[in-house]
Amino acid sequence: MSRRSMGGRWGAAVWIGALALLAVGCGGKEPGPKPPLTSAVSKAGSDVGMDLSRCEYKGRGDRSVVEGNGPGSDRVNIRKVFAIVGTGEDARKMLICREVDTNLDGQMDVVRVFNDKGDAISEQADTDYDGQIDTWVQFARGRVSMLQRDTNGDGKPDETRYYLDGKLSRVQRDTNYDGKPDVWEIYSGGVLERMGLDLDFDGHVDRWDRDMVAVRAAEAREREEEAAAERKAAAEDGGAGGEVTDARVSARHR
Ligand SMILES: [Ca+2]
Ligand SMILES: [Ca+2]
Ligand SMILES: [Ca+2]
Repeated sequence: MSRRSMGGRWGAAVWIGALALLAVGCGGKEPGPKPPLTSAVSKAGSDVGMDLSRCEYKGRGDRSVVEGNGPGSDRVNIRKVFAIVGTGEDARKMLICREVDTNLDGQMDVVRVFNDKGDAISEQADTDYDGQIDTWVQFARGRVSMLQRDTNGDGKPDETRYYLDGKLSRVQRDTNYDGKPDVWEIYSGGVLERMGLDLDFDGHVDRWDRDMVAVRAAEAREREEEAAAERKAAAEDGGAGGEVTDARVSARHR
C-alpha cells in the first residue's frame, strides 16, 4: 500500500476540539509494565506494548484509545489515541495521535500527530520495517512541507526536502553523515535548477552546478530546434530552387 493512499484516508477524518496545542507527545519511551488502558476497545489488548506503539497514552487518564482493522486487514492494525477534553457533559474526545501497522507484521510503522483542529502536523514512519523510524514528515495546511529521511540507518535524518505549495523547492543532503548538509539542490517549479556542493565539508558551498539533466535537456531542445530549422530551410530551398530553375528554364525558352 502506498503511503500516499494511506495519507489520503487519514486526511479524510476531521476531528474538532479546542485543546491548546498540547504536547501531542508521541514518545516512544515505554518503561515498565503497562498500566490498564483508560478506554481501549481492542481485541488485541494483551498485545499492546509489543507493537512498537509510539503514541503516548499508557498510564494517561486523560487519553482514550480505539483500535481497529484497516481495509484488507483481518487483524487490529490501527490505533487512534484521543485526548479527553473537558469534564462531565462538556467532555469530548479529540484525536491527537494515530498509528498504523501498514505491512501487517504486528509492529506499528507509521505514526501521525494531529493538532487541535484535526490537521495532521507531523508523521514518522519506518518505511523498511526494521523497527526504526527512518522518515519524518512535517505538514503545513494539509500538505507536506518538509520530509526528512535517514538513508544510512543511523537513526538520524541525512536528507531534508522542503516543499512550497506542494512542490519540491529545496533539498539538503549530508553525504558524509557528519550531521551537516554538504549538497544543496534548488528547485524551481519542482524542477532542479542548480546544485551547490561543499566539497571539503566546511559548511560552505564550493561549487554551484547547473543540473546536468537540465543542461542536457536544454541542449537536446536546441539541437531539435536547429534540426527542425534546417529541415524547414531545406524544404523551402528545395521547393523554391525548383521553381527558380523552372522559371529560369521557362524564361530562357521564352
Ligand atoms: Ca509493520
Ligand atoms: Ca526503518
Ligand atoms: Ca556533511
